[in-house]
Amino acid sequence: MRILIATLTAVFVLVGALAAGTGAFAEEPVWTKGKITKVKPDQGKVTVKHEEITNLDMPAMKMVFRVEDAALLAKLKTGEEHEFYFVKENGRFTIKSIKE
Ligand SMILES: [Cu+2]
Repeated sequence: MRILIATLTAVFVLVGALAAGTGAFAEEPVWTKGKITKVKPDQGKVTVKHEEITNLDMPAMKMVFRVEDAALLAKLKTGEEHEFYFVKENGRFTIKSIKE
């Protein structure tokens, strides 16, 4: 019985992590094309006109994202187009990485 409960718990944890989208498990980035229209380095904010973000269930639009990684922020320039990995982290829409 104890093994069954442990197995069920593991299954629920796995399903929960998958449902949350950004779980405890390492995952493959979902790349979304976008164009940077504004960079505010002092605020750690970047405005991106992005295509549909399937991993966030979000249609195409222009919006502000946070960039927590200073090294990544330094790479982002107005007018550039990239493929971005957008996530929702601590309730904030964030640029996690760009395709190099
Ligand atoms: Cu958006």
